[in-house]
Amino acid sequence: MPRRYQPSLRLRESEVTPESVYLSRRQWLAQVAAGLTFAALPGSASAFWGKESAQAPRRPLKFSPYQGPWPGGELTPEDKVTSYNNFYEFGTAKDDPAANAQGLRTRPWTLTIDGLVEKPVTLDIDSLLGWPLEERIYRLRCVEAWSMVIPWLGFPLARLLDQVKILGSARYLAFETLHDPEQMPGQRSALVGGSLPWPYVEGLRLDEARHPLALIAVGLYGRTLPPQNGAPLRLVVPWKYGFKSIKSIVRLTLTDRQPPTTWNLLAPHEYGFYANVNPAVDHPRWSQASERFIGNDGLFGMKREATALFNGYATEVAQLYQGQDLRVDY
Ligand SMILES: Nc1nc2c(c(=O)[nH]1)N[C@H]1C(S)=C(S)[C@@H](COP(=O)(O)O)O[C@H]1N2
Ligand SMILES: [Mo]
Repeated sequence: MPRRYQPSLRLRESEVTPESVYLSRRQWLAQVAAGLTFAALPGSASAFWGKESAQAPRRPLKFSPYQGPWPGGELTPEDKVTSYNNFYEFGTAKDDPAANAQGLRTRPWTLTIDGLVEKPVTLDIDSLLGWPLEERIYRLRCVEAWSMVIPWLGFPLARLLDQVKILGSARYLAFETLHDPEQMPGQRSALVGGSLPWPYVEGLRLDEARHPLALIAVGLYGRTLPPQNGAPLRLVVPWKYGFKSIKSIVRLTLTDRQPPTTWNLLAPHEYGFYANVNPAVDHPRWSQASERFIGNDGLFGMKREATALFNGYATEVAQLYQGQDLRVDY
């Protein structure tokens, strides 16, 4: 039987579990890095899966429950996570993706890993859904200064990279979203999708990609991803602005050069390659010092919170950027 989502996780940490039960984030990360989290969890080895048809409804996934530190605050309610979205392939308004993406064909779906590898591989989404899945409760901070806390299901990006032998010359990982104007109205019309160059592309430095917090998500709130959140698989990089977390991925390419990224191509002085969340480096047109948290208060509730460096994950990721000037590498 697939595991049901634990309603307790909709409550605040203080209402559910004594704080001491949660590992410190550093302890937890050390375990993840050492590959111990799964070993420590009972019954997590095999995931529930089955064939899913093209427009199948979201189905429950089996996963090992989150053992890491609570990111603070409350979870963003599921209906807001799935109705307030950025996915320009389906329109530029926040409610466009939920309205326009429901016909996205997520089967068959393959992911190719190529470029500077010994031998490229192509993986089927149904085999990836058979991998052990874990829950990760992460803060998501959009560059537009709103934020959510979302319970994702997935596996470390590093585990995907383990499927290929990466050549020594590789230094970056490039990501690509599905390019299918027939299915994606925003790719057919600049009026619908803005003037973005398609397909949507993103990139990480290889050490960033291998960081244990970098997640490939295949689900949220206990079930497979809805199309508007990037079904059937998307990236989640919690210490960077949301636009780095590219949706509906079909290709990963190992390269020796910093790959082009969509928002940087469109407005290079506003959106950098790194895009690390940083309250001290403002967007040219607005402050990044605080954010509007989308929680239970209603979408336009005025709950403003201070923005944290690296979105609160500085202890884990700051060492990736040692010696870099974060104002230059914005
Ligand atoms: N392919 C693609 N990926 C994308 C986007 C997009 O327009 N197209 N928008 C990005 C932005 S700006 C954000 S904030 C997050 C939003 O993810 P969510 O809708 O699941 O909250 O997706 C990112 N990934
Ligand atoms: Mo965003």
